[in-house]
Amino acid sequence: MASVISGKEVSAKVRAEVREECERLKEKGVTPGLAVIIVGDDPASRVYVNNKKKACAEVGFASEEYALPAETTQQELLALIDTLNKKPEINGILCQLPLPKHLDETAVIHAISPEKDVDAFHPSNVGKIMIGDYDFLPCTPAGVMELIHFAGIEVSGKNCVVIGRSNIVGKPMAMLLLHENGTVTICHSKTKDLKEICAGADILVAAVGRPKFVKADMVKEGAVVLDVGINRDENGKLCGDVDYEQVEPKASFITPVPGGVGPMTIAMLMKNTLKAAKLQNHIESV
Ligand code: L34
Repeated sequence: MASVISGKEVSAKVRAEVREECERLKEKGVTPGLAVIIVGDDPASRVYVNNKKKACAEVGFASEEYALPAETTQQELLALIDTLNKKPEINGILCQLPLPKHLDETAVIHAISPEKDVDAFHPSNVGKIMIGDYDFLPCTPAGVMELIHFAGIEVSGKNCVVIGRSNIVGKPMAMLLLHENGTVTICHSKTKDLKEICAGADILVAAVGRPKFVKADMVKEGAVVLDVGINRDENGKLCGDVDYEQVEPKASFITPVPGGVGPMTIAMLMKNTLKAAKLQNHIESV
């Protein structure tokens, strides 16, 4: 039977730490500010953005929401980002993805000033992560690492398998595991012998975006299983990329969905926004 690593619990701990630091920062006259842009009315994005706003209020940040209609043009969106780049009380800018099809996500990511890029999606921040000398880590992979640390799991020397190679999760996830001296394999849709590779993992991170994709025969006895997926199953119920019922008995540690990586993504966003506020105000410690 696996120990369940609660993202709910760990994220509350991270938010409490951010809240304390935020109080001290406010004593120095700085209130961290996050701008969240949401375009269109994707219901999942709406839930995530609401959770981000709630977290900002809880830790004491100022937050601004820019809810734009689905028909927003690229030019309008870039103009908003330009305004926010220049707005001193805004330290972090996040444009919730995915964007409606007619908008160019890459151009949007490039437009956000790297200093305010609390998602760490801008090429300059991605490059810094690759080198291992960075200001911000992307929220979801950083949240997974925080869960690994909290559970006291040593990464060094372990076989780590990441399923999924997105710029947002899979690739940076692999890099963070590598930074901690894991032996990292990235699997994707063209991978041969996926099952065997996964079954060799001491630490398995599922970021495929397919409901209950990881089955018991893909998991080694005693493996640590981290589930980044948020999907709906055939009954419309939230589920991860891991078939939890099947996999949980084999794993040593496992993260649930909901209440696993999702809340960590938001907690790490709070951490990044705090850091952005400190950097922009040249405050090293509080
Ligand atoms: N720009 N776009 C940008 N940055 C991000 O970091 C994200 N991501 C992903 C989607 N698009 C993004 C998020 O915010 C995924 N994501 C995210 C954030 C929060 C939660 C899930 C994904 C979350 O709160 N999950 C809850 C359950 C939510 C529910 O009830 O549906 C959980 O317990 O997992």
